[in-house]
Amino acid sequence: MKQYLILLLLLSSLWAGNTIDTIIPKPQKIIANKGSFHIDRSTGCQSDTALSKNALTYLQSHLLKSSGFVLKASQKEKSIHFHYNPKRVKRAEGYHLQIDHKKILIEARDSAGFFYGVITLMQLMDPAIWGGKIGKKEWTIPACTIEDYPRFQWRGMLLDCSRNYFSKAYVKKFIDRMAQQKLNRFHWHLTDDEGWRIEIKRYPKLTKIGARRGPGTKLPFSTYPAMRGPKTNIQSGYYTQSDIREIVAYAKARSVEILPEIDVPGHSKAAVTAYPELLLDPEDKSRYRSVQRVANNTINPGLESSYQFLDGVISEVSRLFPFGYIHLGGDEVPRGAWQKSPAIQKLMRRRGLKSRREVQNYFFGRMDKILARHGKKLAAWQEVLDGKPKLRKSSLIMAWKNRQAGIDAAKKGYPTVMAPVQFLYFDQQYVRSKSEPGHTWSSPVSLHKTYAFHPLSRSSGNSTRNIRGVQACLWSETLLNERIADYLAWPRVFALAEVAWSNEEVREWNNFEQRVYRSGMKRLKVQHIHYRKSR
Ligand code: TNX
Repeated sequence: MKQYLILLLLLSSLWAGNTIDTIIPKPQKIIANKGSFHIDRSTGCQSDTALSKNALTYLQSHLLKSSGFVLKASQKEKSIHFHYNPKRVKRAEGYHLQIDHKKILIEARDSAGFFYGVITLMQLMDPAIWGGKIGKKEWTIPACTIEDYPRFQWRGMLLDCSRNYFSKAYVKKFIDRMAQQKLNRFHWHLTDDEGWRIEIKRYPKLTKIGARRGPGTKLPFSTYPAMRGPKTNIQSGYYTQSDIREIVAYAKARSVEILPEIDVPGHSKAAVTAYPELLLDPEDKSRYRSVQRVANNTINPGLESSYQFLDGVISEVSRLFPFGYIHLGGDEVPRGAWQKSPAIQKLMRRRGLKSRREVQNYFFGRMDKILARHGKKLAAWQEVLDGKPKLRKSSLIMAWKNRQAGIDAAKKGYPTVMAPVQFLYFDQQYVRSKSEPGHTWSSPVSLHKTYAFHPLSRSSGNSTRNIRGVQACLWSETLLNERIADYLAWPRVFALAEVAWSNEEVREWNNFEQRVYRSGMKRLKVQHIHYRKSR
């Protein structure tokens, strides 16, 4: 008899486990309870805090779209309650969710926490809630108790909108899909050799000339691959300042901060083509190519006009984006740049700089001061730490070459984000094959590989607290259309989200894979997101 009871108990908890085991990233603590809550036309909602506004709006708009009703404010028992409770929820972005047959209670201490409570709630519902109009009238939610908070503060994704331009509508979708996985930092790569994508009123030629890109390698600022669309077309695309304000507000409503990147002094072919008179030394006889084979693509740090120009750009960028950081690139300055520039030789003599590296250090030292004047902090790729940089210690370093680079940056005392190519470059192929899209210059990045990334290790020791989180990068040299972008992102974004959010103790590959294939992919499907299906 006793054995039967135990078996029954085991089976029922397994069954309950199944219906609640749909959430990605995995919550820190989740307990199944008996029964379920039903949302329908008669369900009300109540809140004692303005911090729940974004969360409630998000839930309401999905219910309205799929079922044609909204949750009306009501004092009724059977309703969804939002309650400000900093005593119960101790951590930023955390939430507490309690569901039984007559009540749903979401508690949090900040706007992000309420938003994530709603995301979790929606992931417990039929996946159809994420899709369009279906006329479903009732939603069943299994009773449970969840206590949840993020492991890392920085949970990011980069989208490269320079190499291939993505429409405003796609950028919004991208941000919304990030938010669905509790990712909170959108790193917007807005400029590169192939295109300058942000309107700067002071410098209209940046977009008039720099946002146009031709096919093949013949036109002044295009590289491989030939770009999307007919071979003969010149493609244009950039975001106006009003587009950007709209996208920033859209992201804010989803608890996503936007980190804009203006990539200098390398990766700047679009800018130097638009304003050679400001950014290039006319006497410079250096001829060189970047690793991506773009010729002479670097802003000259020996010219005062370069700093004036960047000051003007930064003053507009800093007013458009409320986030405290601006990313200024710093990656891959080509060997051979500046070598034969008299302006650089003069700068080196005057400042006692001995090498190209010291010129780069000098450049970023000045850029950091310019940012400070505009009330912003510097974010940059790991290369800015080569040599002896003079940067504020608040400068955020992104390590992309490997994990060790991140540990080194953290040990030097800088806040650091881990974005190692071996695990988190979603522009790389999933598996090595001619039929797979994506780059091949690094090793393939399978779903499992991303999931197996452990950002912290014993060797990072005390510097661990400087590792602020993780970020995946979707560079777009090979992203010729949105379908390819989606395919390379999904399902890998699920793994990124879980690495970023869930503590190591709750992460387990088999369970994760099941959630991805049973629930996550259903949510993608109803949203018509193209994803990689094969295991
Ligand atoms: C390296 S990561 C780059 C990008 C390329 C990417 C392609 C980094 C800071 N620089 O410019 O798009 O590789 O995988």
